[in-house]
Amino acid sequence: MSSSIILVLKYLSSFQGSPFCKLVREVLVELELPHLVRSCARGSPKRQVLYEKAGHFQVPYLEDPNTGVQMFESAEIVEYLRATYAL
Ligand SMILES: N[C@@H](CCC(=O)N[C@@H](CS)C(=O)NCC(=O)O)C(=O)O
Repeated sequence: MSSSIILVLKYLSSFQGSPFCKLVREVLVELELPHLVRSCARGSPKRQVLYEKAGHFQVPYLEDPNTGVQMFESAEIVEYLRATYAL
């Protein structure tokens, strides 16, 4: 694998994460896939970066530089990761 997967997450508060993002992170860890997490807390300018890139803001959002895939929707991301990277 040449590049790290980028995962954009939003944390609702310091202690409470999105359950949809948690699902994706668990699979990334389970499959031992190197990845960068970009947290988009409320008020973070990173939210606007994702909005401009993808046309709307929703997390989790995944970019895979190995395949060029960019996607929303936790269930679809999990399915994609398993289909692409599970041994
Ligand atoms: N069906 C989506 C739901 C994702 C979702 O509802 N994400 C929320 C955070 S938990 C979100 O991005 N809300 C937009 C916002 O906070 O502006 C999935 O499974 O990924």
